[in-house]
Amino acid sequence: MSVQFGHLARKAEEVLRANDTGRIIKASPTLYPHQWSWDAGFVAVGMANVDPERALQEMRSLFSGQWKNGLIPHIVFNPDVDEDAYFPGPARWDVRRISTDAPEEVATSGIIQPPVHALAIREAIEQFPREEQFALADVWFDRLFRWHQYLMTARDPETSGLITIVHPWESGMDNSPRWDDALARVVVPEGELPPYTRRDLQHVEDPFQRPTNADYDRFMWLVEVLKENKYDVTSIYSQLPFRMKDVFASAIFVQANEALMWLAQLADADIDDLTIIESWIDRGRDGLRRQFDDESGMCLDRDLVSGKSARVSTIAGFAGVVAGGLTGEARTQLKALWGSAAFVGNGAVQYPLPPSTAFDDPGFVRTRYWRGPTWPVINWLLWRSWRKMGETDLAEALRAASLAQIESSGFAEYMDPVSGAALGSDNQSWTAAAVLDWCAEH
Ligand code: 2M8
Repeated sequence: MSVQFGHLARKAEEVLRANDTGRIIKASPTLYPHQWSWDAGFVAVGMANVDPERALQEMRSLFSGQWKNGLIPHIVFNPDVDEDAYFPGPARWDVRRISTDAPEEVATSGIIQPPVHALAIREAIEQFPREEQFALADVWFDRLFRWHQYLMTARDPETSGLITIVHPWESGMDNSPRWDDALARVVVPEGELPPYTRRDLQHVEDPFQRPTNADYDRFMWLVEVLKENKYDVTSIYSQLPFRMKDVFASAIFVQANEALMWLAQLADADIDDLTIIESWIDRGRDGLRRQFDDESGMCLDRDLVSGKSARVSTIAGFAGVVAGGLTGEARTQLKALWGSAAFVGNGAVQYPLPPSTAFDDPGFVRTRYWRGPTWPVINWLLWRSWRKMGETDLAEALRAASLAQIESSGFAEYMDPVSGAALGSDNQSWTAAAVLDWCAEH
């Protein structure tokens, strides 16, 4: 597998520049014409390598949508496209009318996505001369601290160290079988869901690559429940029909808190704040350790409504790798699982890359969104995490296979884990961003 690094990096930058509206870098050209929260974080990581100021601008536009309670919304809407460009758009979320916490100037959604932002902001600030880093850290520390504090209060009243999500979209892995049992319990009352038209199906070749209509109804019903309750998760926490401790988002949060700690030191933050961040890191790792399941050798999400762990084998099972600080035993188990036929050791595939749902899980579907396809951006996160743990050979193999696949399939949103064929949207920004970062490492 010999990759043309220079050429690929140039193409990746072209994709990102073409998706740049001047205000935001759209998540993709047509399917996702707005700014998504964790996409923007990954985009900033990629851009930090070629244009750190543009990377920080991406974070500034996202944080212009920060709510008064600290929440960073999963979408900041692009004012240059109309309501019909994407569903659900700003009018359906209607946050500014419904919630006093929503920002006044910017239209946003009312839910969250995994908190990758501190990690991105650190990557960008590191590219600036040392004397400029202090002032930048100072600006970013407060906004990020408020966001993290929201997560550790409103989204973890149990002080478990793990983030509660109240909608599958909050995980970013929207249609994963991780949520199947919990979502199946969500009942959409007859005649109560306001009508809507899906827009996503106009942008993919095969509707099978996207969620089913029945799932979409449930997604939209959960939005109605939140609206009904003024998007105030705290006051209705125990009655929400979908409540899951998301191990993958929680693991990302551990890495993000490490980045926040770096910023805090640079910003000369209060000693009390440093102690708080330290406690979030420890609490997060402890929580993930408790969710490590010896039988399957992976981390499992916890359903707070049923009180049970979700026994589904997916890429999120590697949460412990992302969080770091693994015990020797768990590390051995996770490495074995990674190399097994359920993930990258499957001899029948074109590229040794992990499927989003394990090949041997009953929920595996080869070409359906988050149910089987391999996602370059997730592979980037796992590459970074394995490498951080010192597993350099494994990380390097992952990077090489992913770049080779992208070189042949283009900057697709996700790929068939068996053939490597492109699926979902073309020219997806976060795929290009992952490539930029990987090529910069070369
Ligand atoms: C997908 O999610 C949106 C809803 O938020 C959708 O399907 O319409 C997910 O893959 C999500 O993780 C991602 O952030 C978003 C934009 O790329 O698309």
